[in-house]
Amino acid sequence: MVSKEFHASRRAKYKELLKDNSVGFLFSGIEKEDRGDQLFPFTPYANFYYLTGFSYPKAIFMAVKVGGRYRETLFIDHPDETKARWLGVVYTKESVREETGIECVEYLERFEESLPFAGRRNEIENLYVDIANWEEPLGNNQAQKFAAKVLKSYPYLHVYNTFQKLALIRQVKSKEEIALHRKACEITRKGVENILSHLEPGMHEYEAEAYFDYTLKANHARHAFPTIAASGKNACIMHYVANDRKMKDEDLILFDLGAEWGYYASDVSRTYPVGGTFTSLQKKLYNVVLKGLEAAIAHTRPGQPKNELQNISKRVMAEELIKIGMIQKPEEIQKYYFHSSGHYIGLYTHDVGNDEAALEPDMMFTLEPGLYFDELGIGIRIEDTILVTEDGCEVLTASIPKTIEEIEAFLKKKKK
Ligand SMILES: [Mn+2]
Repeated sequence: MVSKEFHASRRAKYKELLKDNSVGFLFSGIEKEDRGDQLFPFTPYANFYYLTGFSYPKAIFMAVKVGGRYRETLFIDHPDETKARWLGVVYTKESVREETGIECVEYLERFEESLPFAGRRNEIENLYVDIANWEEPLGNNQAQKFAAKVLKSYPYLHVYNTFQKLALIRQVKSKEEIALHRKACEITRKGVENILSHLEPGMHEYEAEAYFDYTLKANHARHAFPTIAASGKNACIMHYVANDRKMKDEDLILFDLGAEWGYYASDVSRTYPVGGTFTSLQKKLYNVVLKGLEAAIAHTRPGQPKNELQNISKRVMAEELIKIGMIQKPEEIQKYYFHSSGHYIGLYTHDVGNDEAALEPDMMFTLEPGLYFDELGIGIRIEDTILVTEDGCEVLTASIPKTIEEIEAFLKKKKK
């Protein structure tokens, strides 16, 4: 977990986003129903967690900035004996104040009476909420409903969304966040090596996947996203998650997976030969993708426009495909490479941030070029999680077998 000082430093930035005479709100979110009386595991709304470090449902963060004075309150669900008995929820106002460093912590029942809109001396002019631009268009989320309700009574308020501004803050990571990413990548490495140590022809994709799951559980980590374990032609389906095909000796299997640690993600793709060795065609095609990835990594440094990196990969892969006679003209690569290469990574696997930005130190993102040959039953993607440094970059997933030599050596070693 990151420290309460980290979250306090984020709140200091949030404070700067608010104009004077404003009130801002963020909601931790509500648990979602799965089936029957079961709930999905709860993950707090990312911007709420980023500012508070509090990870329970139903909580509300309120910041009031009036006449230059600034006050923060965290409203939390009231713990009671039932919640303590059944769910082990045992926090109190005092313990949460201590853990988060937020001066004023109140139970939720005081929320409505604490709203600063009403009253003769009311000076609030602006309402800030935090709504991701992909949220439900029908306004079903808590922040949307709340803003609508407030505006009904106080229609003169100016409403602002902090989401995009917080995204720009989130795209540069602190040392503490980077340490969590590092740990997530390290657990992912162990998980991939566990798969490799057991990979055999005749296995189902899900059996290979299970070795990754075991490593995550054994390291008390979560999945950053559902694992893709796609062998043969399945690797040409971008979001294949059925993972139920029985693998053959000459198949390649594409894994796209990642552990999450302290809510921070890792994201890796590797493509491995099920039988232990690449065929000569597989080798050629694999090296095309690897060269595409390496070219983009070589250009990753402060100042480099992030979006151009994928064009670098694409250009290099097109040249290489021409060399081995797979295509004649560079634009023909379009047939085999149709997704974008890489995304910011953070509290979301596909994290927020400006894709047009020039890279800065401590930004984190992935690069993931791929080629997909339906007709050959071959899909190859190689993806690394990358940290921008002062003068270049560090590949946090570099030690996960990636070159043909590393892969075949690892698979040979386990056979003994
Ligand atoms: Mn990715």
